[in-house]
Amino acid sequence: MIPFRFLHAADLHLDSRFIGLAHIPPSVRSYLKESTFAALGRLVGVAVQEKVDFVVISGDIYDISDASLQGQLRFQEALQELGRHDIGVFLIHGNHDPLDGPRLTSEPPKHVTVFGSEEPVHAVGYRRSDGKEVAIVSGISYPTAKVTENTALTFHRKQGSSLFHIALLHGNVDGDLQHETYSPCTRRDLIERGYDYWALGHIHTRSILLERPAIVYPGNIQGRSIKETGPKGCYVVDVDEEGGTTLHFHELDSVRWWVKEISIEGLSNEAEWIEAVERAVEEIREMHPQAMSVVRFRLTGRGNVHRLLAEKGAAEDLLAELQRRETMLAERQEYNGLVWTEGFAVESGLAIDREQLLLEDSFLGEMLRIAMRSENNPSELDDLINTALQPLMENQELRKLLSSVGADEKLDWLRQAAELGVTLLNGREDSAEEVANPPYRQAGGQKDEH
Ligand SMILES: [Mn+2]
Repeated sequence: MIPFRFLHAADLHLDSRFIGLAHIPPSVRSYLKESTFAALGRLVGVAVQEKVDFVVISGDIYDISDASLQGQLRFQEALQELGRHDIGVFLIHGNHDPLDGPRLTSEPPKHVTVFGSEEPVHAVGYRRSDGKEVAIVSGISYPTAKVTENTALTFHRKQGSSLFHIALLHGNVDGDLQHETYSPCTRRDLIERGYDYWALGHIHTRSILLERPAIVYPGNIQGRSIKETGPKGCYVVDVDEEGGTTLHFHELDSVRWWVKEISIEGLSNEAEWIEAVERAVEEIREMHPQAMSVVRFRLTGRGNVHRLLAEKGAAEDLLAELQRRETMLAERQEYNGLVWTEGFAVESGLAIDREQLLLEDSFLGEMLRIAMRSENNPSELDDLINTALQPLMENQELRKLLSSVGADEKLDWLRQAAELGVTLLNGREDSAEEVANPPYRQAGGQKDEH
């Protein structure tokens, strides 16, 4: 085979709206909103600098099928820039930007191949230095938002061609149940098609499922929520004479998402806790000085500081202060090294002797015993939660919302309720007033936004 180099990216989600983040000042929001475009700009930069022969993009170029005009124009601009450097582009559309989406209807420029939704065709990839044919590239787009057939099975090698074969597919390989099962297929299906490189999209977590044939999810180019943590970018792939591949990951994101754990164990007062959080913020700033970070802190462990978090709303107070400081940076346009704390997940508890409490003949002891039993018995957990939710179920809207709550979330509720009970009742069972006004709260962003 003839050695060559290409760039593989997917899930650009251009002009993503970052709806998961609440209470963001305009100065921070505008930077977030620009981040998917900034990542696209860096992608073009990498393609030019690394002298790739062509670029493949595996679907979800736009965030919504009714893509914004700005998203479309800026993508066209990026394509033109690649064209100026003679870099060809092969792309497909995915479940977020299917072919039937109401977008500008214009013929793609000559150096851009947009694959349709019919059986994959065989396009040719060229080496820029000498114009030699080096690869057969095939792909299949989503005609509408929902494709549930196994479209991988429609790929077949070009007869009689010994060139390196690349397949562009937007779909779910080996049923990752965290994602909706669009275009489901198995690793075996892909291997059997005889292609050399499966350029996948759809799953936003970067992963190399197999080395030969290469089956690769590059992940999205810019994280969009607290569920998409860590570096985001694309792969530059070198194909050697034997058809082997070497992949180099290039970071493209300008906003990095983090979830960081801070244990409250051993912290004896509020000042020590604040110091621990501030230190964690500065650590992130040092680790990622060239761009903005968004972080959620998980407060874990057992200690007396928990009482401040649960009863005084200390996390909410500190959150407001941390955000105020970073807003000042944003207003001065100092986005590099800005660390936006999006919220605290209070998962900590009081320093208690749980074993001792479980044996106690008291209201608290009984409560913990019920909680423990329900934790280990799904039907008991359901009963307990259904009884507790009874009053809410009378409201039609709430009933609809609550019916979609999963087992993990129910377990979470139970644990949080048990901790709340311990915080409120431990050592002061007479205090009926406090129980009547539970001060529990979770500061900041929702725990589970989509
Ligand atoms: Mn996607």
